[in-house]
Amino acid sequence: MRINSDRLYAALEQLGQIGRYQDEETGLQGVCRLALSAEDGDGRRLVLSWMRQLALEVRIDRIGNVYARRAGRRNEMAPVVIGSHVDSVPTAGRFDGCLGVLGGLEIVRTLNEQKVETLRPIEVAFFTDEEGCRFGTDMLGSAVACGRLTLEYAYELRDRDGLRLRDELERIGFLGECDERVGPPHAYLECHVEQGPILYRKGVEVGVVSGVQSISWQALTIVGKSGHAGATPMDLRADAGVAASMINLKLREMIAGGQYGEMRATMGSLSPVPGLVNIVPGRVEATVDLRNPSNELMQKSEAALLAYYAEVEKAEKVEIRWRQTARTPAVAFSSRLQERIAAAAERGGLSHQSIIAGAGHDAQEFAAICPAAMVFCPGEYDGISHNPREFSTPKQCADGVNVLLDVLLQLADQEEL
Ligand code: HGY
Ligand code: MN
Ligand code: MN
Repeated sequence: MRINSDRLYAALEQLGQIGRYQDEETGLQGVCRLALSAEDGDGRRLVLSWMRQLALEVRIDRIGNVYARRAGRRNEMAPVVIGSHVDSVPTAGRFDGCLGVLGGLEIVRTLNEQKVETLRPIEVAFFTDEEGCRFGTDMLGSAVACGRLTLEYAYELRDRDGLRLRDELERIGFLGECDERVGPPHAYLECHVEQGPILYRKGVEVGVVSGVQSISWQALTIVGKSGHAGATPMDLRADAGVAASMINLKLREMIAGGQYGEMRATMGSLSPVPGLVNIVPGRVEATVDLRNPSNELMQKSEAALLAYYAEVEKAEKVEIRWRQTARTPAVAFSSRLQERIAAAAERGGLSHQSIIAGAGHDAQEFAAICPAAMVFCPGEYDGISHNPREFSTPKQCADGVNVLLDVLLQLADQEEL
């Protein structure tokens, strides 16, 4: 049994039109559907319309997660959930997250066409604010569903304009009434673009994802002393911009030193205030994103960074306030599901390899409550993502979703895993 690759790709193209914008950097059409924006609401409604066309039983929970259920012969049994997200970063392509959700709907369409009945119910889901770049913490909806974050904490999050998450959820019409805590599924599966170069460079068709690396996000406010760029003597300065640069370079030094293993670090946002050519920046708002496959080395790097903040405060006479905005440990996916994914790739005549996820994913939250696993699809141009150049071919997308279909059929018809 195979999905209809053209139909899947057409759905990706259609959803990709919602929140489209002309990207100056690349000259390409990009996608911007920031969590709980009007565009996210429109994208959600389009996916909802497809769910309803498939006669799925739809429920929306109190954090705006959406589950669409296809009945099985025994509906009292725990479902197999296929999920991902449809919110995007502001400079996105049309595959990140959407492939997993629309791939799930294409699997349902295919099962309906082939009149396949499964023992267990199947649910296709999308989760609120996976990206985290608007309200500051990622995998938000799935983290609430699986119990890592509380609904109350999530509701009170605010974006840079001070807009409250709960109000935004209500404004776009997705403040649902169903219990946000999901009962443990029989299993959770997610198909996602790799978002990196490994599969593409090795020409491998399917990634069998072993797990997700740990993630640590901090928001920094660095307070120095503003002043005239020409008239302020250097020894009287407390330059918040220099302090931020010292931290950014320290991150590179820590990585080059090698004592933190495969640490990755990014100061993605760095905003000097007032940010003008002839004024010493009195304040800088910045972010730090740390990733590490090793929990132990992540903790070591976090401690080293905090110690360095104290050094910078002394050296530059600034104050550094930091807030942990996201923190998830490294997560391993079910080895039995990984074996099933590898075997399904073999059956499909597809090359495959084990790979750790560089990005965070909703699957890592479900791994806390049920056997969870992911299938990666390669992307062109070194798998670039979080960028309008993100591109996977119809075959690359279909290969991953067909592997997911194969594994889903096994899981949806079994009593025990
Ligand atoms: O940041 C991440 O890893 C994911 O894209 N939210
Ligand atoms: Mn994603
Ligand atoms: Mn993403």
